[in-house]
Amino acid sequence: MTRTADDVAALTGWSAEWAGLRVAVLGLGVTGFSVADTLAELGAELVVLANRADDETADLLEVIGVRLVLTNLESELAAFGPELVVVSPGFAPTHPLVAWATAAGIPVWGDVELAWRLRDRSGTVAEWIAITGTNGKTTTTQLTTAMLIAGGRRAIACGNVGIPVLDAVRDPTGFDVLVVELSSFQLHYLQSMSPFSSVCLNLAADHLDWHGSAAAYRAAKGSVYDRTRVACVYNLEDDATRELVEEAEVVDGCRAIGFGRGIPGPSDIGLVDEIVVDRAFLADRWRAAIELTTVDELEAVGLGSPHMIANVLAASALARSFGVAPGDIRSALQAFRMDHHRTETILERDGIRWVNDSKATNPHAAKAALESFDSVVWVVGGLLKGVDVTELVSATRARLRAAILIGTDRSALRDAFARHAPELPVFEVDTADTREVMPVVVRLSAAVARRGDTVLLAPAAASMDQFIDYADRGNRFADAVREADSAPQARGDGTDDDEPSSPADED
Ligand code: UMA
Repeated sequence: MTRTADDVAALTGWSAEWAGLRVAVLGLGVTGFSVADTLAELGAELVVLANRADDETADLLEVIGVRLVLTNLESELAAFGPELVVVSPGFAPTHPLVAWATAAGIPVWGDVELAWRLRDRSGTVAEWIAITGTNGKTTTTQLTTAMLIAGGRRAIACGNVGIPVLDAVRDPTGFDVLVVELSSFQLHYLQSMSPFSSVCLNLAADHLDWHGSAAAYRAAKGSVYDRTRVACVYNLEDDATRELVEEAEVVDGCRAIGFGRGIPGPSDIGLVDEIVVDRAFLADRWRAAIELTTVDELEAVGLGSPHMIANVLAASALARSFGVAPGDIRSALQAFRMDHHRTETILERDGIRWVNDSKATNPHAAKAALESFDSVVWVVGGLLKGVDVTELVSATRARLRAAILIGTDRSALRDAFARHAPELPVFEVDTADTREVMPVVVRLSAAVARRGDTVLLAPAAASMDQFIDYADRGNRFADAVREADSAPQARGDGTDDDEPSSPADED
């Protein structure tokens, strides 16, 4: 008996009738494997289709007895006749396999939709706190998780942070809260989540190639608020996020909570005289406020830059919505350590600071990083994903000492600098050898940087044209910086004599 789309839509709960359901899983990265592993345990009839798969994951799939198809995907999918397709986030809606399923009226879910439906796996059903935004998602997810744990809750960060939500749902210990970082891709394929609290941290253009338009990207981000039950948290400094809350279909009684670096109104979290205060989660919010921490304390743990303070405010709002005490928020912040590749200082030498912000994979993130420093040698470029960089170049021009362009296609950047910063020294790294990119970057930067400058890797672009991912890009930059430091002749000494003889030198 073939199940209809309505039958599939009704499948909710670990004990629902998953056995025998014919499911095609698209992709075999961490997501695809977690989906296949879960559905195999539930007795579904499975096939995994992917253009590529690493050997180790393919072996694991064989161990759990699931068929993997790597060629003739379209005909194999049609021949299999799926009743449900579960898609990994890397597959755009226009991908031929996804388009085929959609046209055939077959339900297409993401892994997070499946995880939401299976959230009763471990007996205690965890609440979900959902976090999205163009930038700051991972840090905010980690901050929120740390605050919840400090408050005695069993919490885990999962989703786009790297741990598939299904892995968290199936963890045998169980959790009180899942703090779920959601990319716009995951949100696009998510239909029924009803989170406890949610936030869209900010909204700027990104992933236009995947979504097809800025409107589609915005709609995906905004859907994080749909069906929220307790608190929709939005950014008082980014009107688009407030508009998304206003447009969302939330559960009756859900509150809108603003966060921002200005003085907070009732129902907001913000700053008063450099003190972080909560005017949202207290009975007498019309007249009183609760101190959570201070800007000085945040600076002491590397969370003092404007965009980090914003992340702290958002995380505090989410944790407070869940009842975490102010003292627990403060102690979580004091113990917090930032991840690698996020405005991470690699070295300070001769008055020059070398900073790795490889995580800045779009212009909005790069802008936040650039605004943290006064005089910058900016290492920029990679896969621009259809996003325009001209505005970023003109907005940050005054802070720039020089720009070093990386990536296989540098034409858009070259044009942007020629138009908006014609007098700025711009160097291009034009080597096809990935291992050579960062050593050349460091050589050029060392020659042009002066005392007081920051050499900042904040590419405003994805990395996959030259590197495995942003972490690989950041690690190679950090290694090249350290290597040059241990070979003193390769280091600029901050005088005016070591200008590269010509910007074309390394072309
Ligand atoms: N594949 C194909 N054809 C395609 C695309 C993918 O065959 O056209 C297959 C391949 O088998 C490939 C696999 O799909 O190995 C990869 O799937 P995927 O790209 O969906 O990635 P996963 O390994 O499943 O990881 C995903 C997220 N990746 C993306 O959204 C691109 C991870 O976010 C996330 O941590 C993980 O799920 C767990 O939820 C990474 C990311 O770059 C960090 N996210 C983007 C970002 O933050 O900007 C959105």
